[in-house]
Amino acid sequence: MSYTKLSKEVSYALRHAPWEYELELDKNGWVSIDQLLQALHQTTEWKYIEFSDLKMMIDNSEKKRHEIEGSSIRALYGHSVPMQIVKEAAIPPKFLYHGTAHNFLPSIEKSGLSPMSRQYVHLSEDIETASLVGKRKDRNPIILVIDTENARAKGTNFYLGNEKVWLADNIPSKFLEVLKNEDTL
Ligand code: HQG
Repeated sequence: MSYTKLSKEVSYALRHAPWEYELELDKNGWVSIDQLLQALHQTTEWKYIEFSDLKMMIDNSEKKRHEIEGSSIRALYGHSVPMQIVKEAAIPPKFLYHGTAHNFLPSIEKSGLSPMSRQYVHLSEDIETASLVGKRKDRNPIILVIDTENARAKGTNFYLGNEKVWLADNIPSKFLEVLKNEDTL
């Protein structure tokens, strides 16, 4: 079976459309694994998947998108569901990074980094990860450096996603700087 495909379906259910699977997320995004399995068993593709497959799906992935605790599972980031998922506010490293497309820059410079269709702005711990995120949208992405210390001092909250992904509220552009190519060499 394709764990990548399973991960996409589980992400869709837990981040974007739990009601299509008759799932209800709690305020931190957790759902019952039994309920998720039950819903997946109704499809031809995932008729026979088990708890252990969900574990394998998480272990096999390069990105830590989901986590299991006891009999519950949740997506760690990426949500767009109408109900706000409560994330744990935390103190991030002094600098975080965001990889994005060149053509978004004028708008970002004007209104800052905004969550767009998701609940939070997504940031990366390191430049390499930010570059991979940006490459989803632009072959040669720009990397923004976020001054988290000053942003926090002026009221922007940051939250834990996983070890590499941080979440944040809207970040005003005065706390962003475009990383110049020579900075990465
Ligand atoms: C841009 C993937 C115009 C922003 C990734 C981004 C990540 C603006 C896009 C995770 C803007 C939103 C999230 C503004 C922000 N004007 N454009 N004011 N503010 N944007 O996909 O951060 O594989 O929702 O730069 O790896 O790219 O799904 O967010 O380009 O971790 O697990 O609006 O999703 O993870 O795009 O990616 P997205 P993202 P998974």
